[in-house]
Order: sequence, then C-alpha cells, then structure tokens
Amino acid sequence: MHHVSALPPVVFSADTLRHEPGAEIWVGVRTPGTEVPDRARVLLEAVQAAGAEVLGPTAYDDEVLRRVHDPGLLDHLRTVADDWAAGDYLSLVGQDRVVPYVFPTPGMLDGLPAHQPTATHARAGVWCYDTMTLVGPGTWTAARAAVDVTLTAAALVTDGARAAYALTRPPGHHATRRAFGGSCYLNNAAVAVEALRKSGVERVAVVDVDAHHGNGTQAVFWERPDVFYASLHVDPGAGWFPHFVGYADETGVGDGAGSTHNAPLPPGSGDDEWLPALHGLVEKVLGWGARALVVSLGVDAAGGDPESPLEVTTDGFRVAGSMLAAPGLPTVLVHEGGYDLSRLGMDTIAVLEAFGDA
Ligand code: SP5
Ligand code: ZN
Repeated sequence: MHHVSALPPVVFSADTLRHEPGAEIWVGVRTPGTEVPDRARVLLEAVQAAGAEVLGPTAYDDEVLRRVHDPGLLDHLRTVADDWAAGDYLSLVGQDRVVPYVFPTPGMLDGLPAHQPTATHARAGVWCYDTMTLVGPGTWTAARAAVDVTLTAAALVTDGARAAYALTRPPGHHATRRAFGGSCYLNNAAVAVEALRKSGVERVAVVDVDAHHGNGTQAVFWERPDVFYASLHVDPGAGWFPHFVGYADETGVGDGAGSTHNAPLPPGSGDDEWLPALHGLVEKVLGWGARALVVSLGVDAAGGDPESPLEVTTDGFRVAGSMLAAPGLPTVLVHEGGYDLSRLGMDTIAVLEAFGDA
C-alpha cells in the first residue's frame, strides 16, 4: 500500500548519530564544529512532523562503495580510531580524536617514494587533506551507515519510486576517491550515482546545491562521460572552502570533457542570483540527456548559516525544489550541509515537498 505523503520516502539510520567529531581544528584553533549529531535529529523530527514515511536502511556490502573509494581509504577509516586510542594520545597529549599534523603532499615528497609510516599520528595525514575533519570512535560506523542509507534510497528509486531522500550525515561531497576532508568521509552522492549506473541508468547527473563546491564528487567523475556534475556554490576564489577547485573553467577532461559545470556565486548572493543560476544548471543537465538525478542537498546556502555567506530564503528553497522536480526524472536526494539548526528542517522540507505526491 503506497503511503501518500507531501514528502518522498525518507531513509534514516540512528547509527549516523554516532559520529561525534567534538571539534574542528581550523587555522590551528580548536573550534566547537558545526557538523553535529543534532543536525540529523532536527531533520528526522522535521520529516516526521511533515508526515513522511521513514524507513531504516538495508545492509549492503562494499561493492558499490568500492566503485567510488580506494580500499586503502576504507581500511584507514575503519581502523584509525582504534589505533589512535591504542596509541594513548589521550593520556600523552589530551587528544581523543584522530587529528593529522603532517601531510605527504606532492611538494613534500618532491618525487621521492613515500614509505608507509608506522606512527598513527603520521598515518593520520595520508588519507586526509585537512585538519577540520576529525575521526572518533563512532565515525566509521556513522559514515558507513550513511552509505547504506544512500544505497537504500537509491534502491527505492531504481525499484520505481519517483524520488527518495537519504537523510545522511556525516555529509559526503568533499570526500575524494582517496581522501576525506571538509567534514566528509565517504561520498554518499557518488555512491548514489554508482548505484543508479549499476542498475542500468545510462546517464546520471548530480546537481549539487550545497553552498560549497563538491570537490570530491567532481573529482570522482572528472573523466567520466556517463556522469554529469553540476554545482552551484559560493565562489571559492572569494575565500571559501574548498578554495582550490570549484571554478567556472573546470569542465572535465578526456572522455569527461564537457560533463562538469560549476556556477560560483559571489558572497552575499540570495534568491535573485541563486535561483536563476540553479535554473541554468537544470537546463544543462537536461540538455546533456540525464536519465536520473542525484541531488546533493545541502541547505547551507540559507541566510544566516554559520558556514556560508549566501542568503537564500525558505521560499527560495521551495522554488529550487520545484525546479529540480519539474523534469520528472527519477531522483535520489542525498543530504549534505546545513548548519543553522533553526532553519535546517524547514529549508530541507521546502525542497522535499516538490518531490512528494500529496
Ligand atoms: C558538507 C559541507 O557543507 N562542508 C562544509 C565544509 C566547510 N567547512 C569550512 C570550515 C571553515 C571554518 N569554519 C568556521 C566557521 C566559523 N563561522
Ligand atoms: Zn556545504
């Protein structure tokens, strides 16, 4: 019996609450961090209050996840918190989370072969590219649960649902094939893409409306002709994460030439700039011939969000939902950012309502 609701079906796992980063080390300073478990609690309460059908995840093996990520990254995330705890960093220096201090960048190695370091505090920098994205005892369980949530939502869509919402945290779009960062560990949106591809959808487009550029997702599909990556975000050239990528001149290479599209916006942009730019992205992916959509649904473009200078309103998010739903493509919505707990629920619902059937 089909559950008639103003929202699409929602998939959630309480295991996603077990990631408690506890802090974010930014410019060397320990800050409280905004990617907190309460984000998922707020979203769950909001979708329940809106009458959504909420399903638990199915347990999947790593097959699709390994299409996205290097097995070394998965092994690292699975084991590093235990290794850190065994290394006694808590009693030695008072640090109970895995925090890197040195990164084997191309500039450091300068052509020399890198050996695998034995110290856990050195290994911490091998699969990670910033100091903000801490690993604790529940991080792997939560990030892996978010992958199962995503795969379950994708399966609803490949089984015929018009749309499904993966209520995920930690977010994923900054995670590259072999490095985590930007509060992201495993790239849920990329996993959704690969699940749709595996089910036989030939051309899949990602529309990433998170306030930040999804550098991880773009990188995973950079050379892929079968996946279009389109993103709307605050201009990284204006001083915003991820700083080094997310510019309009990045359009893909090789077989993927022309299947990346970035729309960076100046800080302070609101509905009047954001919505026309989103309309442009939707036109792009339709012109490219997308047969299914993955929406990287961050709502940190909201005015007042502590992590972004964009000024989108709740009505703006409602219009965005209509724009994304209008083509009628099978759609997996995967949650990314959104850090103002007072607006997170309503802005997300505003987008999701366009995908309900009541
Ligand atoms: C998924 C997602 O939205 N990730 C966002 C990562 C951006 N984090 C940048 C953090 C920069 C410093 N944060 C301190 C904010 C103080 N207002
Ligand atoms: Zn973001």
